[in-house]
Amino acid sequence: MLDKQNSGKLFQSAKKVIPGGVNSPVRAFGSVGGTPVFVKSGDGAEIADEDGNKYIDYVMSWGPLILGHCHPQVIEVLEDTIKKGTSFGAPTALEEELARFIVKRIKSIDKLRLVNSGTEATMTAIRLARAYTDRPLIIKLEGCYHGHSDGFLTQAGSGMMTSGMPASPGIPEDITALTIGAPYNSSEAILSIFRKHGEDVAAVIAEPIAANMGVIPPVDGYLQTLRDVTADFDTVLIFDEVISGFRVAFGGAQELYEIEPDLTCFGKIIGGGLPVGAIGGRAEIMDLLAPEGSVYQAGTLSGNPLAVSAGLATLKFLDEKNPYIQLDETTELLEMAMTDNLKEAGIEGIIQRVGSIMTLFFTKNEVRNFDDAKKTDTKLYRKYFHGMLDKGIYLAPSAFEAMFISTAHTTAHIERTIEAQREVFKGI
Ligand code: KE4
Repeated sequence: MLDKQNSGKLFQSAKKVIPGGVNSPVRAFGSVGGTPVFVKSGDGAEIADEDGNKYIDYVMSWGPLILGHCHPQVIEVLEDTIKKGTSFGAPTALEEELARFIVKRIKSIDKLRLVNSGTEATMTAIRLARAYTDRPLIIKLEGCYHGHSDGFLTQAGSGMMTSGMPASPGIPEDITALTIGAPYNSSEAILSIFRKHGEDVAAVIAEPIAANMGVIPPVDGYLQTLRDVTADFDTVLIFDEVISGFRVAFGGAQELYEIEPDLTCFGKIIGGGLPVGAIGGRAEIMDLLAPEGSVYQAGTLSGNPLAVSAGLATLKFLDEKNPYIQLDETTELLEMAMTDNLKEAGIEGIIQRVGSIMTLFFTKNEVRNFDDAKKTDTKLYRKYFHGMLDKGIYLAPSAFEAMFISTAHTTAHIERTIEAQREVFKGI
């Protein structure tokens, strides 16, 4: 067992002034138990905690750090930017540079609005879709997570799934009644909802690759069904690419699966590790946003120079270096070696991966939706998580998240991870 006394003390004292001692529920180790690791620093693929323990990090701040912690080009641009100020609440040329960078490279996007989180991005996308269609209903896919705005907190993934909350208190029935849930990967379910409610559906919002109930790729034809049926009913198709955007391909899942949504939500990577979100899409929808249009949306720190410059540095690196093959190869190495470890140890488990995000599910069957994910062995995950943590491997403190691999993860990191897992499996 690692010495985690300082983390323990910090956790106890933090709980006195922060609900649950954390600023985001999944960090509290609720579903895996034990004391959360209080991180002191990060460097490349590694983090160090307040007790001096070092870990290979596969959370990577839940996705933003595709280049690893403290990438020199990101640090350098932040050092330059911060000397000129942190925020002005006024337009800056930098914001247009980031917007233009994304508009130029993502076919489905004519215009982009920067916000401060993925939650703000998806919340705004829904408001836009309702204004554009003048319809009330939203279809969301069970187990997907789109942030914590009211209409989404039913059958959501990520931290809600970790805590087993079907829906959150504090949200009026009138609001959740406007959200219809459909099982992920079921074309039949979507088509039958549209047969009944199609004329009243403003939007379908989807993680094109589900990553908040663990990684679940779309089955062949599923995304095309979403695209076709929303087009037939003049419903807005929203791709929530907060995780997949610039992650699974430079153009995200919409490039990988060649499907053009009407609106796309971004976050994480486009801020390079600083708070950011964005909504992008067809001009006829985006121009409804104030002050061009009358759909209100605003933010004190939206487009602030620090997040924008860190994001731009990250996207320019991805555009120039195109590390996607390397990311894919590194993650495939991890996937194949983990699969061998499972076989060798006689443990039932499958790995589901798209590019540099993947999840090890303790189950023998393919995980295709929320129900399948809920059947996986989370007790075993708990033991596995702590076994790996004690060997210096920092995985998501939840069975329903992704592992995030960065360009800073080397084969040496992968080999150490595989060796650690082999030993942990022996003890399980
Ligand atoms: P934020 O508001 O946390 O920036 O983004 C919300 C969000 C929206 N859409 C998708 C697909 C997301 O994955 C997220 C947030 N992801 C989780 C991790 N799975 C954030 C971690 C946390 O809640 O602490």
